[in-house]
Amino acid sequence: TLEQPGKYSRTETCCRSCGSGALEAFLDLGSTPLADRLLTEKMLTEEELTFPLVVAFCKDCSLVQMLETVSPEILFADAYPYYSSFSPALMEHSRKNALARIKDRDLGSDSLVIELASNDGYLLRNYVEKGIPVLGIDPADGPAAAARKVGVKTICGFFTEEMAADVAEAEGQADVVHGNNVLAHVADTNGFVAGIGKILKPTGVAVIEMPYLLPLIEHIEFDTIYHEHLCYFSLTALDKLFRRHGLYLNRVEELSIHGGSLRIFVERQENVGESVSTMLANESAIGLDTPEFFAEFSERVDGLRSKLLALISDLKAEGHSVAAYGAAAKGATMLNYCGLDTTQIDFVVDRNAHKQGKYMPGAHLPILPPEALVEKQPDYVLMLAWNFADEIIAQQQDYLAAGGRFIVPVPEPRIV
Ligand code: JHZ
Repeated sequence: TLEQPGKYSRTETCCRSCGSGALEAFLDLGSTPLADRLLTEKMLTEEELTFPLVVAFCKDCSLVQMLETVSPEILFADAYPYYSSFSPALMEHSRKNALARIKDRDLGSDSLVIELASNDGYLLRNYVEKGIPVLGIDPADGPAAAARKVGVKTICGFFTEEMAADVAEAEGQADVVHGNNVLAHVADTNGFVAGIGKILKPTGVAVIEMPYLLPLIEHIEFDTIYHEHLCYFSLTALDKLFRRHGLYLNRVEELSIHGGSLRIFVERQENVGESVSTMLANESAIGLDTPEFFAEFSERVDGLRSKLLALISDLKAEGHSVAAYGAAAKGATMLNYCGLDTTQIDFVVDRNAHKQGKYMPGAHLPILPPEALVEKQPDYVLMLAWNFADEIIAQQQDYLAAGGRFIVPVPEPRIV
């Protein structure tokens, strides 16, 4: 068998943040292939590597985390297919973020903005347009090359504490450090945060986004759990993590992106604002920092799966055809945990040209361009990229007008 967890991954026994051994597992989604490891036609006949998807709560610092750590080289460096610039909503979200920072911090041609996991330059290009010096750092060579093409200076490599020291020396410290949807992906959580401290000017700010644990649990967004996501953050857990490195969460915003995210503003001086103290108090009031909060989550995830499978099997029994939208990483978790494959779902469509022509891991659905929806007119389309449902539905008016319908699986399977 190709399943050699010892070789490509390790199982953690201590908390990724505080090092405590008080980890309590509360969700087991089984062993699945890697969510972004799309298959070529040739790979379809080869056995796929699978790794356990088990999530635990740390009773000491309350960080929710994946127990298995898959080697980052396998996860991110080789043919990583995620390109941020395929979502207009994300582009707009990022542009507004950059413009707000330029104003807040009065940035100009003598400032420096660094982004960790700068992907294809989707965010930094907004600073470049305004003549503000930038540096992107990203380990995936395809997206990094795309970033350079749009004028974003990019180092292709993993950001570590060591790299932070080199960057600070060679480029100077930054006025603004961005890190969107990256902290949860990093195996050395403490090293990464310490590195942020090193590249930040004493008066600088790190503006960091990550999916928020509370909507994940409340809206059963279990499909955002996959091996790339090692941590699922509450503000409480983040606060403890950053304080350990002399960094302070002074402000927080809640964002709707990716099913509900946090944007934290981290500085080297402590100046905790009301947004942070209010959210910390709320998390404590609802018990997000206790294991009891997660006790029934596994059952609720099971319940969602049963409802979705019943809905799809009823539709199939009535003779309807079903396709899917979004070759997203979260789509892989949804399909594989539910055991959905080409026997129920004919194909999946996605705008990302790097994904088209390939196949979803595990489920093996072929990935086609979105035009296939109108060409083939499946009766129902399972919305795997439900976080962009509004945007996608707005683009698919022709499919809908011809009688097509979407199934949105989260927080409860329903036909829209
Ligand atoms: P999307 C990604 O997860 C990757 P994924 C990553 N692991 C992460 O942390 C989270 O984001 C936050 C397509 N699409 O972005 C593009 C269309 O086809 O929700 C994507 O393949 N048409 C770094 O992969 C997919 O859907 C459209 O109009 O779960 C969406 O995937 C739009 C808007 C998207 O994330």
